[in-house]
Amino acid sequence: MFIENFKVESPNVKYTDDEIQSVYNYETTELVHENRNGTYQWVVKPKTVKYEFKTDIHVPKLGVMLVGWGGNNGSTLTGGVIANKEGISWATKDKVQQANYFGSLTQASTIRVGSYNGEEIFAPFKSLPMVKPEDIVFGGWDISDMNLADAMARAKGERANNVIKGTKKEQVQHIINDIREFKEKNKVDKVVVLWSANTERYSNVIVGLNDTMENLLASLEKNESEISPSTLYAIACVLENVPFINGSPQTPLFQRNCLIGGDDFKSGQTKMKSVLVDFLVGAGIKPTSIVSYNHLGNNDGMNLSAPQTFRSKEISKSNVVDDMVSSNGILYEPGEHPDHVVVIKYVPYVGDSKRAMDEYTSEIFMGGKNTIALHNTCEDSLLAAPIILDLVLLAELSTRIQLKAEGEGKFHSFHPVATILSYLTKAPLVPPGTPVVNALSKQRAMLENILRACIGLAPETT
Ligand code: NAI
Ligand code: DG6
Repeated sequence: MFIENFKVESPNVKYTDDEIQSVYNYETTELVHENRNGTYQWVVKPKTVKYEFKTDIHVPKLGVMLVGWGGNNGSTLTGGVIANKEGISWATKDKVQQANYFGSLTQASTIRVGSYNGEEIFAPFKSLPMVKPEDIVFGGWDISDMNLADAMARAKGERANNVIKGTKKEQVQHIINDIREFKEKNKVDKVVVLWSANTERYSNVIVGLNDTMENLLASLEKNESEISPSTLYAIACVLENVPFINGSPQTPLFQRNCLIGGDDFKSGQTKMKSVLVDFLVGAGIKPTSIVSYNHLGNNDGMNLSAPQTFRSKEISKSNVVDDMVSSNGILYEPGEHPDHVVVIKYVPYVGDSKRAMDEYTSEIFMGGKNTIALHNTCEDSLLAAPIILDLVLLAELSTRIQLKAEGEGKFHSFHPVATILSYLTKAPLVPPGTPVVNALSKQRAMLENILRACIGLAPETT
């Protein structure tokens, strides 16, 4: 059964006029590798860490500035939110279609809150006060000056007629001015900037050039050609303390004192992969070869047909099974890895209707082989748009949550590198020393359990 809303009554939670305060006991383990009677032994000690959370319940007026606003994803998201706001419906060959938010974790998924009269009870995933999509003020940048309505109908073609001019430093200042003007003009309380522009070639971390914020700022002064446009947007956001989310694979920034999330929206093939490989390895089956083909004919596909940009995408699509493989030392020798190949081809005729074909071959009982083939056809931007929405809404929410662990004197925000957004990205950015988790069910559980903790509910274990 579905319930629209609920309130938690517990000694662990208190609702005030300004915030929800909660106490959460995190059940974890401490590992010790110690010499006992001459032999080293692993000892696992369960422990409980008490956390306190407080969530500001005042939902701000939010501005979302998209870099690449006129692209498939940017224009589809904007059009989709307007359609929901206006309650638009339209006739298709199958039925009258109502606008909806299918594909959005925050708007169209649920969490289990318990059972009642023998029935499981589910409530909306957005169990904390969140910005309503229809209240977002959209803005942003595009190197093409085409209006959004025409841009939405376009999926390919030359477009750069609206570039920001000047030295790199001047361009950063231009972006900062745009953010300030947008805030002022639209009277928004907060802004989130999200890169949904084209994939750039992969930037390596080069010592002295972009390895620290200081070096990056020095390189900016020197107008270094190696600083990519996405890095310029990210620098501007860091300087303005505006959250920046990278929806493409290239790595734009290395110092994070304001919220940074990324990299690369996780929309279809990678989502399936992070479910399927988790299932196979978790079942004691050994994936030995994973081959992923894509062909698509939109502007993204055209852009990815250049080897340098394809390489960025290849990297973000390729690392997604690493944690699952390394979790099972019974199936894999140290350093052993399945063959994993990613191919993307530009086929103009199919437009935005992307085809993703995957073949998973695994070793099963007694040397047997098991091959699974998947064929997925979908409109690329209709998968990506709800993910963009979730990224900005969850990024905004996470800036309203404060926490402290037992023994910590003061409340603080989450680490600025937003691990909480991992479910939505192919190559999750995590703080140094934090393991990257790609398994989708674990990523969702992490996010759900954080939201549950904020309202004093224990993690979901069923
Ligand atoms: P698109 O090519 O339709 O749109 C990109 C837009 O960015 C274009 O309008 C272009 O004019 C603009 N642009 C390019 N460079 C710019 C710059 N330096 N500054 C401002 N605007 C710039 O691409 P689409 O389909 O909207 O995808 C956007 C990004 O999202 C791509 O990098 C893609 O790889 C990534 N992505 C898309 C997914 C999906 O559609 N399912 C999933 C994962 C990632
Ligand atoms: C080629 O695959 C085009 C890409 O931009 C993808 O559409 C995008 O990266 C989605 O990838 P995935 O693996 O999340 O479906």
